[in-house]
Amino acid sequence: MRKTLTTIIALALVAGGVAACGNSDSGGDGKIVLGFSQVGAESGWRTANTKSIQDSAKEAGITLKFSDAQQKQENQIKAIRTFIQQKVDVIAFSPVVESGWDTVLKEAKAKKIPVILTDRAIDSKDTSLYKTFLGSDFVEEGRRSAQWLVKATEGSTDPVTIVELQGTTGSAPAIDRKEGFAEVIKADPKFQIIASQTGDFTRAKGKEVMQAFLKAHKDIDVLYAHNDDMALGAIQAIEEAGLKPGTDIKIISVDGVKDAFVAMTEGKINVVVECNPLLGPQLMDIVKKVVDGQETPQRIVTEEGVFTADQAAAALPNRKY
Ligand code: GZL
Repeated sequence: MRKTLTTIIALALVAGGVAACGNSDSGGDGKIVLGFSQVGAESGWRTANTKSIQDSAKEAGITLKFSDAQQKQENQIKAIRTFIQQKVDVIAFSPVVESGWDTVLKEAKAKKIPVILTDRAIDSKDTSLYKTFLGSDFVEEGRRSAQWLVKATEGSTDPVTIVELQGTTGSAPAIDRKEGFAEVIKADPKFQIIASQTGDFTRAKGKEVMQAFLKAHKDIDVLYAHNDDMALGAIQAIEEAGLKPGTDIKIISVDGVKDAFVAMTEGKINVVVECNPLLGPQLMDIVKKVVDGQETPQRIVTEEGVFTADQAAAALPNRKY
């Protein structure tokens, strides 16, 4: 009797295990089902990030349920709740802002659905709410942006007036890129940030805010833009004001999309600090490990570099995004 009972329990457990891999609404074909909530489609970086995730899921044989939140946190929370109802195997998302995730991530945890953060971090103290955070070190990207400026103005004591186009308010990249940049320039009082405002990572808003900066300040030496799209929008505003971007106003940007490299070859952007969006392959690798019950690092930092205008022409043909 006991042997039979043990066999029945063992079979039930195995069945449960198999079901866990394909127990979502995708018809239980045994394929891993990944629910991914994306920030939106606000920038060239985001478009490349989405393509990397979609292509990599296909390549890895993972069924992807993809949702675009149009840069609204409530849409991401709704998407995560839908993924929970659909009983996906894994949830991954790029949190549009750092705060306000504990409740919905506790719901995923209660249903034993593992969560992976990509691209942006959250400020939750409870690190049990996600398995891994795969993304850049945005504070370091801010430091690298300022380190270029320190080097570019070495030996001069003249004041350097800076305007800053911040990313989406409350987002990890905006908070951290601002922090890293400020940490480096505070060492020398010649650097003065005379205006700092969000351009929400978009070209349109970047142009609009730069127009306002130019109206309010006649002595701007440098623009520090938290992403290329805002820098490219600002370039339009600078040119419409009759000034030469990259010469009259030096431009420091972050991301490294192809259009920014073209702008560097035209002398309109002076330096680009790379932020790698091609996270798809690493994400799928982590998804498979998590489903397999393997341990994954709590934090995986993406590799990236810095490109100055003189390097742009040679680098452009090899740029993948
Ligand atoms: C950074 C990413 C940022 C990019 C922007 O990892 O979250 O969001 O820098 C994008 O271009 O909009």
